[in-house]
Amino acid sequence: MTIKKDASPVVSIDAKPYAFSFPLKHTALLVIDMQRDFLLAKGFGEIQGGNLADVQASIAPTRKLLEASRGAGLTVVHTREGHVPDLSDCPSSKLVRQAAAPDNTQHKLTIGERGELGRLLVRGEYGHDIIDELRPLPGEVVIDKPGKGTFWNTTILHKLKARAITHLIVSGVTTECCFATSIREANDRGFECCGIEEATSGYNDTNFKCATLDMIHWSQGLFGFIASLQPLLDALEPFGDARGSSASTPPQTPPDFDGDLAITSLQKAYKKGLSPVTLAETLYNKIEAYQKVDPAVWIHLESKENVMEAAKALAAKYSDRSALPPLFGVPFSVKDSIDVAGLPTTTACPPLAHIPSASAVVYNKVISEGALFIGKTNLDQLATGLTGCRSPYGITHSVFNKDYISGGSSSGNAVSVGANLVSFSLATDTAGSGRVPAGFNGVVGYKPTRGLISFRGVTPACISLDCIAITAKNVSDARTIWQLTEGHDEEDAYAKPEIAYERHVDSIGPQAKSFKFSIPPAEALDICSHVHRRLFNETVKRLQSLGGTLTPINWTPFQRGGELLYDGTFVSERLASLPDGWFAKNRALLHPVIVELMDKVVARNSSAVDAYRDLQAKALYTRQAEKVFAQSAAGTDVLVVPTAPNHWRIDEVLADPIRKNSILGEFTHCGNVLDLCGVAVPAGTYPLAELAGTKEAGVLPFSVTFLGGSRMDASVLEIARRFEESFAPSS
Ligand code: TIU
Repeated sequence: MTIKKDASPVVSIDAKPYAFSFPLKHTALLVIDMQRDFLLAKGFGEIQGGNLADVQASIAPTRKLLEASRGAGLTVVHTREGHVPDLSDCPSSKLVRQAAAPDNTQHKLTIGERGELGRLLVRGEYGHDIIDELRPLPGEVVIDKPGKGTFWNTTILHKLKARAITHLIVSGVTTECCFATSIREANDRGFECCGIEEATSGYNDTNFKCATLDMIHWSQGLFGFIASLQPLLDALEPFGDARGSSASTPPQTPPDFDGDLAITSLQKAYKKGLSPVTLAETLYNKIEAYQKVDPAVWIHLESKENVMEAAKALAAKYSDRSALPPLFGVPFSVKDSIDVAGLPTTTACPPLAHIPSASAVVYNKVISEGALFIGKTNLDQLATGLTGCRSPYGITHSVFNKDYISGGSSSGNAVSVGANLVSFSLATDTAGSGRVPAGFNGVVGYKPTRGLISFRGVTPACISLDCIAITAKNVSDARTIWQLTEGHDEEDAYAKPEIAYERHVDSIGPQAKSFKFSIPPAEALDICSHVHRRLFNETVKRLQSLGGTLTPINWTPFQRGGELLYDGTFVSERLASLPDGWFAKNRALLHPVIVELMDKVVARNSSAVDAYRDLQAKALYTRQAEKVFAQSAAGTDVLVVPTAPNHWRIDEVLADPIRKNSILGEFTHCGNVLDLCGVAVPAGTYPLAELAGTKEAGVLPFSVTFLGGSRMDASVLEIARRFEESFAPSS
């Protein structure tokens, strides 16, 4: 077993009070409030009596810092101080204190009043925006903050954690105000921060700035580090073309598409001049060839002409290759339960198909980031099933072997990614539908905490437990799609609020590398095939060698929570998703296995009392699971399970469809019932002969799922990413 350890380069620069070391992959540049209101004449800062010469002098060094950081591939975060137009997010102390001072002669205009650059510090006004020299590129994070600090009432902690950021390089205005407050706030949340002397300035004299910077690094770094710009530029220089310098021009002959559909690879290729039209051309050859291998992947495939047109339109719309949106020309598919305006949504149930006039929120989000829509994929009817064998549009098979199931219900999603036909796919996951098929096709299946990505515009299977899932080629891509699609949707009754309790980050010391993980007890793992059990044991060893400590847990809530899904009354919600009386009248139109399942549900004659008992049990097990993931010496960081206990052949499932399906969900069913997040990650392959007990050639994929508590997505994904990285060939 070869295990590759974290290979991110660590850079070290001279700083006060001692050298500042930062891992490139985990470092963000924070550019604080470089807004017209603070930097230009007639803005808020000048009106408040601010001396502009010094703050303006910080623009050129900040620009150098920004370009070097972009060049080295650092995450870039800009902030803007300001308020919603009705000022409801502005405390009265901030609004009127200075103007109310008895000797005030400076503060003639307050926040919200109209100055020459628009209403002062109000979002959407000209003065509120970032100066042209430092304008954010598409894909960079912009945080609107109502306070002087960057963390109060904003999503920044979440956004940084979601990108696995632990170290911050800090710049911006003003040194004495928002810069200092933000560093102190970041420090409390566990970040290692280094302020850059030349890239910050304030409205007071040099002594004031010196004192502010000294206060940050005094006492052996009470709040962080302070460094000069040049050593940092020198240190970043060797990494200069991680994303191509923003000044570079595309070569005269655009590159060919090398077939690598990972999002970061495509971003690099497009930046170098690859045309999305070239990509579409090559992709359609592959898609057409794969139709012969597996004709059941697509329910609707866009015509080649349509996709070529869309690719041409993208190329025309984004002619500046240094400022492309993050998903520019990235091909994707969607499960056919997700609305795309003007196309039928079938949910693999033609009698219930409808043609939506609006697309699902999640679809619109990826399109607005430049993604290229390829088609709608097959699924188990009504998104009910984990096999991929329950669709009138045919049975998909694993990309590894035509006799083995693809898994479902998001069957076509996983195959379209696994067969390299698209970069990512939008799916759903109620009982494991986003995880099991990813596992059977060697790709990543991520189910965020429910309610983080809007479910609006998706046909429900079981609405109180449904969740958007992302199928991707690797964990980083899944994380990228998550970050581009999440966002509170007040029209989605099940959406979770944007800002939540978050834990601190561990940026240095042994805690930064170690983690606690837990597994089901041996009796629960007995359901696995022999080979899945063997590979799961290898997974445990691999995690230990990566710094994981195996931590005992109470398995009962996961077991019982999972059983509630199909053995309890929650399955009745699937019937409740159908139009009133529809099932009784139209049963003959449904897939026979779905009819058999629904008949069993009806025959139970569940009462309201049963449903309430199940709701109470769900609350109890959810609380018990929260305790398992508690931030305490006893809590664990992730629960690691085999994604599926076994990989069946298609004929095995057809002979015994309901029981085989139920076994597949053994380790996924609890996910949404207990409000967990989870990501299925490839964990090696095994010889087919070992499973089948024959001499058949070929391999099948093994997958494990990392499950975490509600909204623990960021830390779960980072542990999963390290696990994934450990399989990469050593360079
Ligand atoms: N961005 C920032 O520092 N906001 C301020 O209000 N600064 C002052 O120095 N007043």
